[in-house]
Amino acid sequence: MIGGRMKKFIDLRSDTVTKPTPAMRKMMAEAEVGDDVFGEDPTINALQKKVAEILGKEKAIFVPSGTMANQLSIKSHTQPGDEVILEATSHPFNFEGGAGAALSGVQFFCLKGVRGILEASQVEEAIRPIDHHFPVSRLVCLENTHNRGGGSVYPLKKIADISKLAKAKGLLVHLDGARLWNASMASGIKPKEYARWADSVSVCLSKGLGAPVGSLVAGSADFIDRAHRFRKMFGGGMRQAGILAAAGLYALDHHLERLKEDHENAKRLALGLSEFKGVSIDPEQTETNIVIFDFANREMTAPQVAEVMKKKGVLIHPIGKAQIRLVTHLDVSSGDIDKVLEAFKRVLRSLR
Ligand code: TLP
Repeated sequence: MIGGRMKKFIDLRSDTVTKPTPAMRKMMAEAEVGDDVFGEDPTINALQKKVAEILGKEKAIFVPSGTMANQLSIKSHTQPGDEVILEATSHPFNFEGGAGAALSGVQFFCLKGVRGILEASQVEEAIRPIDHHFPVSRLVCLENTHNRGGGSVYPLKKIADISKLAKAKGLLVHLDGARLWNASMASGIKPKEYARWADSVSVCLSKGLGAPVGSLVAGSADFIDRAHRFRKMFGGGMRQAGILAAAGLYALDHHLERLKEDHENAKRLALGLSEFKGVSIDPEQTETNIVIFDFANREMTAPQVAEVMKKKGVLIHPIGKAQIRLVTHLDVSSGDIDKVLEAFKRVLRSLR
């Protein structure tokens, strides 16, 4: 049961699908609000202060989505024509509608990582010499955890090495921490330890934490001031949005620790799947709440597998012809994992 309603599907398409719990809704309903465009929403102000503290930054700003958080960061750090170095499967390059080019006029220099993780030496090679022929290498974007890397946790040393290199070469670093909470819970490293190596950090409340809406960007006071102007420009200035910030405050107080359950469930899914013939997955690599696997593809494509699984009450996300992504979250129980594995067993067994 979720929020007093029977669950129709076990929904593993994303951790964005969670519904606010009754306790979260109560806190939202009772939130004190004001006009945030005037900076007068006390609940948003409290959330911004809390997240800035958690991330060890001077200030943070509340925005509607992770995409806006990343794009405000890119916009605030760059000039049109600049180049942004990032990983080829990263979110800003692939899944933000071309916003970097459209809104900031930047171009991307993509590097191939291992499960989304880059080495400082790769970044070093990508930085352009100072020459009028070349774009100006301005920003490096990293993603922790890495979504298409299968929820991989960026080793802190690699972030630190890339950051030191960027600083030495005059580049800035943005960390897409949509799932930084998961990274921190899995590694035991505090969010601010990761954040200290980045000039800006975005975090999401509506993924693993289970809030219905909301992300924040944190950084220096100057950076946040610029981001504030661009938030208005991008149409992200909200008014009595304290009702949304309240959900975030609730989530930070009550849903952080439980991410461990999501990680355990994902691990069990990965282990179970690894036993099925034709499935290619290394359960060791499932570090957080995202499971990505390939399967021998003779008779059904991943979208077709998704259709059959749907009939069995399980929603999954096909991300390639023979590749599937599963994400565990607040609304998926340990018992659900058994049901999902049973359904997969039947579907995948029928493949040759
Ligand atoms: N990712 C979503 C959708 O894009 C598909 C998902 O289901 O995983 N950074 C990272 C690493 C993300 O995974 C996402 C969302 C975002 C940024 C953007 O967040 P939103 O969807 O709030 O704009």
